[in-house]
Amino acid sequence: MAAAQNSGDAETHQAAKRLKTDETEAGNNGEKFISNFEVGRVLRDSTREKTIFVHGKIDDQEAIVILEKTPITEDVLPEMLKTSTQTLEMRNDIYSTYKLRPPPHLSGVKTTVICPATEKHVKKYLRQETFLIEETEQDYQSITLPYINSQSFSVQWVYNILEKKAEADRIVFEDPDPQDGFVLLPDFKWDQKQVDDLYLIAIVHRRDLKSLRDLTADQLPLLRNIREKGLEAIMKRYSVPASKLRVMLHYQPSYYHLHVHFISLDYDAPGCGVERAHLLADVIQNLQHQSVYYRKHTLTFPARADDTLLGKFREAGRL
Ligand code: G7M
Repeated sequence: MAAAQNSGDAETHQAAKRLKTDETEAGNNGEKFISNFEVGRVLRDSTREKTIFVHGKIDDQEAIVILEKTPITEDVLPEMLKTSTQTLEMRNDIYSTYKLRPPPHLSGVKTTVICPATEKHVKKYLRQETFLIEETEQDYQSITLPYINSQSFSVQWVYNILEKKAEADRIVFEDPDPQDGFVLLPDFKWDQKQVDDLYLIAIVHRRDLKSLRDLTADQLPLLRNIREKGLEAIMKRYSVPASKLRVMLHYQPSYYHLHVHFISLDYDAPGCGVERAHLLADVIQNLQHQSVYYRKHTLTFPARADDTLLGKFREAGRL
């Protein structure tokens, strides 16, 4: 049924190809595209995470650009220390501070562009106060489900991946089975430069499962398959064992097509908090005990102040 997409040489080739693609994009059209960005307003920034989310325009189209300084890894340290230009800022007794300017290939900034960006994207990245919502089975049926069905949440990017129209060269593993199969590939949050912040997503081939809420014991073979083969593929490709990975689902997800996150345990990724993350191992156990667990139980999730769903819960007097 399923087969690892690559093995041995093919994997090395794939990795080389991936790097080449990155370079080509950055060096040619990518560079020009980003330099056309006209800065509008800052939606969110964090000095601790060294990120900034900016709303603006590229060639008259709404755009969001996310800039993130990448971590310094051990393998580049010797070269960085040797080849950076350095300026002494201050010296006092045994203490001194410097400003190092590494050569361009060691000072990359991970950049994500969303263009054309919709109002929903802007809202998603705008800093907002969050609230917890406790969603009962009844709330799901009367508030959440009608809301999901009434929205045109585009999962086109997901279909592009499943149909190999986008990111095909980034696929790490695929099980093509239409019922229990999935595609495993790097989340676009991960630049694949180091495994400390490893982040992959497994996207199921089935198109009828929106989220955790839709899962019953019928999907146990699918979930076990994702866990087992996803972990195996990550071990094979990145040598990261299961004991170093957080394998989880979000509730609510941002995109209503079932997917599972595989995240390095060393990476404090957004959405890993108890209010949004559900470990796949726990989900499997809960469904083993009670097939309708996720249909019946109250599920708690965070929602931002400007989230339409939060507004619907308020209107219904549930908040
Ligand atoms: O569970 P939730 O729906 O919040 O997570 C969706 C995940 O998909 C996030 O971690 C995003 O970073 C990731 N993601 C979103 N988009 C639009 C893309 C994309 O186009 N490609 C890839 N590889 N990941 C994406």
